Amino acid sequence: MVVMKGKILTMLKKRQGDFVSGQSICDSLGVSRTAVWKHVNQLKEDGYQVESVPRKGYRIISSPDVLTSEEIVPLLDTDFIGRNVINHHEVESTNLTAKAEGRSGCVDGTVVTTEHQTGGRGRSGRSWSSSPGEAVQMSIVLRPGTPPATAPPITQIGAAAVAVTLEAMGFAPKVKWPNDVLISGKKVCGILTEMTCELDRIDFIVMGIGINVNVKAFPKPVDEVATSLLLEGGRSLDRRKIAAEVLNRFEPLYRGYLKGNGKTYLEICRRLSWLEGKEISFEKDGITVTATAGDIDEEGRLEVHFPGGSSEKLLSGEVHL
Ligand code: BT5
Repeated sequence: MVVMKGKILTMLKKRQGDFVSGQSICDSLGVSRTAVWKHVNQLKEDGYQVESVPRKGYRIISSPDVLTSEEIVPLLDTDFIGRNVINHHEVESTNLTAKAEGRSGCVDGTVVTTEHQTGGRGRSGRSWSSSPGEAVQMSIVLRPGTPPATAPPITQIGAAAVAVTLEAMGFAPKVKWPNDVLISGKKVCGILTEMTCELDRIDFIVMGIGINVNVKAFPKPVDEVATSLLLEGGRSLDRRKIAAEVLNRFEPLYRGYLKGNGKTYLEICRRLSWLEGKEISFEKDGITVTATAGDIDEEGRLEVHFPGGSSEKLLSGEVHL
């Protein structure tokens, strides 16, 4: 049912606003006229504006801003990232769905998207607030085939992809090591990377990205730390284009990293680093310590300099200003 609706949509979209006769849809898909009519009605319920004219057929007038395969894949210029998009109107968390897909053997680069998460997740059991239809919430399944130690920079590659996407749209984003993208000092995007691995090899990674695109308001106390592109830029933006552009920018950075060329993503994270030179605090052996944030090294670790003159490199974790 859903597959047939998608096929009809693809046929209509290929004609870019020109009419496709009902008969040609019937012939190429092997369904009855009544079935085509029913599927077109469902497309209308999904938010597509479809005109039907007797003896001419159907044509698409406009498409809704939804994160489905039909809407995202045509905007991609990737080889494998996002070529398989699985969209659910509502899920608990796209990371959980993506992990289930990963366990069932989905292809490398599969992306799970949703319009609403009922239990969006942050790191260390924290939650991620979701406003239906207003954000990009997606999880990418990656099968790098490399040892687990290669995983930490992948979060920053995601953050770099989001940051350059937002930069190209005219925003001034900053990357807060290791997993946030900020605008005006507030969080516009968070990333949650999870991994299933054996001792010497990653089975798969799920990288969940949440971008507050058209979010008008946040619940308390999230409103104190969060912002959205709408709140920053004053206008609504096309979530499909943003999701696709993040995937387009992620693929070459990720591929470069796997081939041993991590310089491009590092250059972005360093150039847009929010923390560098700032006084920060973090937990060390159960105690809160303060230090000055330094550079990010080739393995994606954050250098921190203690008041006494010693230094350390953090692999992951939570740092506060
Ligand atoms: C994160 O955790 O920032 C990771 C967020 C990942 C979200 C994506 S959405 C798609 C995928 N599916 C999921 O279930 N998750 C991923 P962390 O660094 O722990 O930050 C969590 C903190 O950010 C919360 O405790 C709040 O203070 C704040 N927060 C919650 N919702 C937010 C939002 N929508 N925007 C900005 N900040 C938020």
